Amino acid sequence: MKLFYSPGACSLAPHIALHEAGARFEGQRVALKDGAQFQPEYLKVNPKAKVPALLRDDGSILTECPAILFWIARSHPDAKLLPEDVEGQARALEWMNFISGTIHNGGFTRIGRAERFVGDPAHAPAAAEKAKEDTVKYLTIAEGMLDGRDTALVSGHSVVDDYLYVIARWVERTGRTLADFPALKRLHDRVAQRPATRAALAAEGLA
Ligand SMILES: N[C@@H](CCC(=O)N[C@@H](CS)C(=O)NCC(=O)O)C(=O)O
Repeated sequence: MKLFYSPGACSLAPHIALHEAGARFEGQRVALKDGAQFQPEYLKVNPKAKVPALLRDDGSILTECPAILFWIARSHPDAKLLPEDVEGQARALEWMNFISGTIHNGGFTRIGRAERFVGDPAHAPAAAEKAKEDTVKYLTIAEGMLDGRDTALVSGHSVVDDYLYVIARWVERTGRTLADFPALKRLHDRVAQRPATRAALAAEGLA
């Protein structure tokens, strides 16, 4: 397998999960800052021009963090990265949809790429400021969903925590710090200590 990633991007979540699963894979860095995601070679991998993308052993490609995390967990059952019961799986999907659709793409992407969301580039700084306010609201909701736990799911550690860990690493982009989100901070600090997380960080040059 091959994971297409950019250091510290959302692709870090499946990168950690692949290590948690003990999967055999290689990493292929995509230089987002240089626009490598828009090059024809990468668009053949992922026409959405985004990381992550996972090239699997059967030659098929899977995109979208929630789908990749779900697939890693389900195809490596011994690693116990997702619960088996329907309620637990539904809660995992609830979390991952909120992280992907709202916190990440509805929040952090609007902060970091504000120019894409306005007609007049002069409006981008104001749009980014509004996006910071909105993202703090979304993080506050996530903090409430954690309900004091340091795991997203009541059953214990899961791939959702790898995803939330990556989001927690970005909190300062909103102008706040992790100290403002105590449960998320505890989750971050716990996941940061896991050997799989350390391995993925080292592989991405972030250790
Ligand atoms: N919905 C996608 C979003 C992926 C995404 O936004 N990836 C970012 C990195 S965190 C990216 O590749 N950005 C490049 C760009 O927007 O040009 C997912 O959940 O996987």
